Amino acid sequence: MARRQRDGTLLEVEKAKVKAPPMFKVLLLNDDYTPMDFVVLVLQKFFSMSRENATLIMFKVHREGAGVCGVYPRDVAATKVELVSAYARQCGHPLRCVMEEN
Ligand code: TYC
Repeated sequence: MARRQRDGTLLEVEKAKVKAPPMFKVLLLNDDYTPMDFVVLVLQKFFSMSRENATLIMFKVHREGAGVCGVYPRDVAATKVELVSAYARQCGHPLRCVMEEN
């Protein structure tokens, strides 16, 4: 936007463009081998869910194939994916955790 000053000059007024950062869903994927208890534990440990909510999400993933654990900025989502994947691998489970843009 340009605004005319008293002396006739034009002043360019920059409008601050503050865009919300892109957000990413972190999802758990179903598989046939990871124990249900372990998935509930992961949801409690890495996504701060109550045991009750973690159990609901686990069953949703079990029935539907995938489920959202949370929505975060890119770096937070990527860290969750890494931590969950590393923990599952370390515990010998094939549990998959992925992110996708919201
Ligand atoms: N399908 C698994 C079972 O029957 C349980 C499970 C739930 C695995 C959610 C992964 O993300 C998952 N033991």
